[in-house]
Amino acid sequence: MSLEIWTVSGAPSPWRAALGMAFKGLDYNVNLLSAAQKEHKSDAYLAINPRGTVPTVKNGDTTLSQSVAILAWLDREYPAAPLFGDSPQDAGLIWQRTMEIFDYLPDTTSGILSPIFFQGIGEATDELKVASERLQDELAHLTGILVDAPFLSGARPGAADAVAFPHVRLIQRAMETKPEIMRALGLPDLATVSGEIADWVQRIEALPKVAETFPPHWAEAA
Ligand SMILES: N[C@@H](CCC(=O)N[C@@H](CS)C(=O)NCC(=O)O)C(=O)O
Repeated sequence: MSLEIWTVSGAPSPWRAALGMAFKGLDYNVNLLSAAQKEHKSDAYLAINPRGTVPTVKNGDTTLSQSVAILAWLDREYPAAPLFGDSPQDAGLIWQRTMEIFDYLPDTTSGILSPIFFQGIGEATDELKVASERLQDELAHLTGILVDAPFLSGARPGAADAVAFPHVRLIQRAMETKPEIMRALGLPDLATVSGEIADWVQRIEALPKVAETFPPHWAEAA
């Protein structure tokens, strides 16, 4: 059996699944699809994922989509280094945080990233300022967790970290590559917005195998 993931460079949902595999120290093969060439809508890909979304993960007879379902499956298939904790209490709390992040964080980060990267907006419009305030509220929520623990999932990296990290790292990427507009939106760098979140990002990035999950096109642009 070999573990495989289908992904698009820079897409946050497959990045979550890859982080789950990295936190567990797993090896896996990457099938990189080109969104520009609509490879995620090809007949071959629709045969394994009829919605044409990423991620899909395959392992022997198991084929799965939906990043959070993949994290839950990984924990049952590869129980070492649990992503959802050791005890019922830990599992409940990590699921609560995972779903809260899933429900609230992606909309607030795409409220900034879509206008800047996909619509080419280069100035701090009123709409973007509102989006920035919403994002800062959500980041404050993450900061509140990280004041008490090194990871969003507690003492160890887990599902809540895997779901949140890509979205926060994409915001940090915008701070690095679009500094003027991000500064104008009150988002100059992560350490200014939240020292706890900046430290958490560094902690995650220092973990084994996490570097392999980063969008390949970032390395090409460097
Ligand atoms: N809730 C799903 C979201 C999957 C999803 O929408 N992925 C995006 C990339 S982050 C995608 O495939 N977009 C292309 C499309 O919807 O056509 C998950 O967590 O896996």
